[in-house]
Amino acid sequence: MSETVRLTRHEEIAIITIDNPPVNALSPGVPEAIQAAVESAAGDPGVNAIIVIGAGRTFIAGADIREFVKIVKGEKPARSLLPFLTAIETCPKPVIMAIHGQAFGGGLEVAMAGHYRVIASGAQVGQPEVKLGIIPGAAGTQRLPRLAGVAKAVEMCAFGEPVGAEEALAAGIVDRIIEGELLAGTVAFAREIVGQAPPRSSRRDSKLSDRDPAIFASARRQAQKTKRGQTAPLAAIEAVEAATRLPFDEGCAHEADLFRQCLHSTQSKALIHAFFAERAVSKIPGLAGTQPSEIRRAAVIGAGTMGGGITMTYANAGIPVIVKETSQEALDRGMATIRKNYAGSVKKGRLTQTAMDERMARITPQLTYDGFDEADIIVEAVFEGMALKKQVFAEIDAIAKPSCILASNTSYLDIDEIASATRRPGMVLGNHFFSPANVMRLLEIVRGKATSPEAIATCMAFARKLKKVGVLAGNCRGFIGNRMLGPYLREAQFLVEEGATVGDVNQALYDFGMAMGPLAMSDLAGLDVGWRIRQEFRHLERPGVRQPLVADLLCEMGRYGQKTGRGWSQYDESRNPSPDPETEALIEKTASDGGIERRHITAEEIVDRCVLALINEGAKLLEEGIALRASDIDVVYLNGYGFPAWRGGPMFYADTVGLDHILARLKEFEERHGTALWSPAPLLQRLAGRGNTFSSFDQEAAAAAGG
Ligand code: 3H9
Repeated sequence: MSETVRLTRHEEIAIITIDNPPVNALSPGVPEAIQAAVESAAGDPGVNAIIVIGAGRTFIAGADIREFVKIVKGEKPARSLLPFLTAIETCPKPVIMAIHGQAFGGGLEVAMAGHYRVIASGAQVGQPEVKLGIIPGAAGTQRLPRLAGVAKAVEMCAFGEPVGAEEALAAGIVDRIIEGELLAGTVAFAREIVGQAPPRSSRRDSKLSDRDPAIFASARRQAQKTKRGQTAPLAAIEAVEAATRLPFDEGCAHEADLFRQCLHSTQSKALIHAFFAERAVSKIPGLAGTQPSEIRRAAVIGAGTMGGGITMTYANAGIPVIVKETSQEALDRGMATIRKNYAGSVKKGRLTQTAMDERMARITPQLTYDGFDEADIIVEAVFEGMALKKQVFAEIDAIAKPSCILASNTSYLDIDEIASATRRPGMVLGNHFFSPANVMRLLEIVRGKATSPEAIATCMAFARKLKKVGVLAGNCRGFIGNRMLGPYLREAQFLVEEGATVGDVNQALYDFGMAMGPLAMSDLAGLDVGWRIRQEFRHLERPGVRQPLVADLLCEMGRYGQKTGRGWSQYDESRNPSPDPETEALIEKTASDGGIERRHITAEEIVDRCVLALINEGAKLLEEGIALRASDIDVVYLNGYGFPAWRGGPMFYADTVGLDHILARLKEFEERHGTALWSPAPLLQRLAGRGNTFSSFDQEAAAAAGG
C-alpha cells in the first residue's frame, strides 16, 4: 500500500497498520495512505470491520512537529487534516482504533474520528499541543468534549496532561480496555459490534449540554496561574467553549483560526525549539558507538539537602542506594527529611504508602563505607570545598571497584583537580543535580579532561532512567548554569545598589516570565551558599573590577535568606516575602559609601541588564566549547533555573529579539559600565555581524559533526 501504512486481512476484518518509526507521527503521506486503506477496505465486500493499529512502540504520537517548523518558515503550505478525518468518520463500515503506547495530539484526533476506540492497559491518550504553544488543530477541541464532556476536554486541551487507560474509559474517550494481546482483543471487540450503526463522534452532542460558564472561568484562572504568560492554553479553552455554542463544522473552523494564530506565534516557535532541544542533548559527537554500562547499585556521600535529594532520586528509579554520613545525628536528620518528603507526597495523594515503603526500603543509611565496593556509581555531595572533596575522592577511590563511576555534585569546583585525588580520572565526572534534586529535572554531567566516553555515555543514559534531562557540560567554574548565573545575579545586585528596590528587580524578572526573581531565588537557595563559593574563589577576583557589595554584608549579619527569615527580603512563617527596611537601608548606605549614584531604573533596564548578562556569558561558553550547542544552554536554563519555556531559553530568546539588537544593547552597557564586565562575546559579535542566530550556529556545528 505504502511504506508507512499496510492493509492486511484477518478473515472478515481489515487491519490497517501504521508503521512510521519512531513514533508513527502523521508525516506527509501517512494520512493519505490511511485514508486510501480505509477506502479500499470499505469497498471490499469481504470486509465487515476495519481496525487501525500502530506498529512499534506507539499508536500515533501526533502531527509531525518538524512539518510545523517548515510551515511557519513558509517552506511548505499548511494542510488541513479535517477531510481525512471526515473520510474515516463517514466510512460505512465500523472503524475501530486500537491504541497502545500513546495517542497524542493528532493521534487522538485520528482515534476520535474512528467509530470505536479500544486501548491497551498501559497506554495513554492526550492533547499535549499546548506544550508546543499550539492547540489541537484537527477537531480535537470539538470531538473531545462530545466524548468526554466539556470539563474533561477543557482540562486536557488547556493543560496538555495525558490520561491513562482507566481514566480514558471512565471519561468515555475509549470504549474498552484490552488486557492481553491488543490486536486479538480488538478483533474480538470488532466481531461484537459488527451490525450496529457506526456511531459518529461529531454527532454526539448530549455531553455538550454541561456548559456551565464556571468551567471556563476556573480553567482561565488556573491557566493564568500555572501557565503564566502563555497564550495557547487560553486559546484552547476558547476553542472548547466554541464547541458548546457552534455546530461541529463551525466549531472546527473557529478552532482552525485559533490554531493558525498560535502556530505562527513566537511562543510556539520557542516551545517547539524547546521540544527538539531537549531531544538533541543526548546526541554527543564522538559518542555514537559507545555502549553505556548498566547502573544497578548506587552510593551517596552526604545526607544533607543535596545528598538526601539525590538518594531519593535513585530510590525513586528503583536503584538500591547507600547513603553515608559522618555522624549519627546528621544521618538521622537526613533520613528524617527523606521520610518527611515521601510522607508529604503520600498525604497529597501523589504516592501510595506501599510505594513509599518500597522506596524507603531501597535506602541504606550508614556511617561506614560498607558495601561501597559493590556500587556502580558513587556520588559525593559534601560541603563545597576543594580540600574536603579531594579527601573524599581519595577515600572512595581506594574502596570502589574499578568500573565504578565517581561523581561529584559540586556546583562550581574543578573536576580535574578533584579527579587528581584518584587513580581513575577516566571514571571521574561531575553530576550536578539541582535543588530539590528529587524534583528538578536538570542534571549537568560535567566532563573532565580525562573523563572516558564510557563514563559519559553511562551517565547520559542513567539520567534518562532517573527521569532527568542530562546535559553535557565542559569543566569550568560553575559549568554552564552557574557560570551564567554569576553575571545575572551580579547585575541584579548592581541594580539595587544603583537605585532599584529588591521588589522592583524581582518583579521585573518575574513579569518577564522567570519562575522567581533573582534576589528571591538567592534568598531561597541561601545567601550563605554564594558566600561560601565567593570565599573559595576570592583569589580570582580582578582588582579594580566592580563587585557587588551587599550580599557579603547580609551574610555577615546572619541573614541567609528564607532559612533565617531575613535576606534580601524578610519572610513570615509561611515564607511570604515583604520588603525589609533594614536591608534597604543597608543597600542605600553601602551604595553611598561606595560612591554609587542612585537613580530611577525602569523594568526594561532591569530585564535587559540581567538577561543580556546571561546571554553574553552563554555566548562565551558556547565559543569555548563548554556547551556543545546553544540549545543545550537553553535546556539548562529551562529545566534548572525557571526560565520561561515559552521564550525558548536565553539563547533562543536572543535569536527572537535579534542578535544585532542584543549586540547594540551590550555595547551601550559596555560604554556605561565598563569593558571588564560588558565586553560583548566575540561569537556574538561575529554572528550578529553576519545576520545569523545561535540556532543557525547549532545547525552548522551539527552539520560539521555529521549529525
Ligand atoms: C499535533 O498533533 C497537532 C494536531 O492537533 C494536528 C494539527 C493539524 N513529530 O520523545 P522521544 C521524535 S502536535 C515528530 O525521545 P519517548 C523525537 O523528536 C503534536 N517527531 O521518545 C525523537 O526524535 P530523535 C502533538 C516526533 O519514547 C523521537 O521521536 N504530539 C514527534 O521518550 C523519539 O521521541 C506531541 O506533542 C512528533 N509528533 O516519548 C507528542 N514525537 O530520535 C510529542 C516524537 O530524532 N511526543 N518525535 O531525537 C512525545 O510526547 C514523545 O515523543 C512520546 C515518546 C511520548 C510520543
